Amino acid sequence: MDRIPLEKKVLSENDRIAARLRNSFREHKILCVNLISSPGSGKTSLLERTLERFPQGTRVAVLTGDIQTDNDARRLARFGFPAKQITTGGTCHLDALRVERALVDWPLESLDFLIIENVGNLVCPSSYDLGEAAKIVMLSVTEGEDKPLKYPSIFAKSELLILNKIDLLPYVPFDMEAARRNARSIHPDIEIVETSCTAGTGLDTWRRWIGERMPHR
Ligand SMILES: Nc1nc2c(ncn2[C@@H]2O[C@H](COP(=O)(O)OP(=O)(O)OP(=O)(O)O)[C@@H](O)[C@H]2O)c(=O)[nH]1
Ligand SMILES: [Mg+2]
Repeated sequence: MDRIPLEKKVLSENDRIAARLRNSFREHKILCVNLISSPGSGKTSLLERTLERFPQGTRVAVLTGDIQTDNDARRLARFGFPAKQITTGGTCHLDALRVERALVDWPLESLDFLIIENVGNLVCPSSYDLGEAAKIVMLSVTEGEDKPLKYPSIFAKSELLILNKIDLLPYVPFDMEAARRNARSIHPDIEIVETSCTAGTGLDTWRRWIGERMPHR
């Protein structure tokens, strides 16, 4: 009984900070996206493949959340763009305050595009607005086509579904049509891109999706 009001309070405080972040992104004409998936679906791999194609001088930065280690930030920093790890020390999602604090020493005037890789988790991150323009959910073919039905909130709130690891389709019993149908039964308008970060498949479509949303100066 006591847990419900406390959770509401935490979420409404988060919404207040997220609104402040959203205003700030809007003011600085920054596209911010929040990438969410289960652990190991391929979020960092997708970002590696994304950053490697951006010309130096692209005004992009990455925040990446994990419970422990700065492995992902180190992987992403190799491409020469600002990349910072947010280590939550046990919390299974990022929240707006953590994002706001991580941005304190980054001049927003110097950015067009901010990518947030959330903590690997298909449940908790869906409740926390980070001020992003869009949530993006990733599902890899090793996870099962029923996931949109079992974890509907994140599929309902995401604009784009990335179906990753399609290079493994010959080896795993994953029904792509059922996955698409399940996702659209939760969110009829969700856009869907099929990718393989190892083979490079579908990455042009993903890059086009970003390109269409990036502010043009
Ligand atoms: N076969 C295959 N493997 C992939 C693909 N994308 C990522 N992987 C592998 O999947 C594993 C996990 O990838 P990551 O990019 O670290 O996944 P993540 O979602 O960032 O993981 P967390 O940050 O721990 O939640 C790595 O071994 C990747 O090489 C893909 O398209 N195909
Ligand atoms: Mg990662």
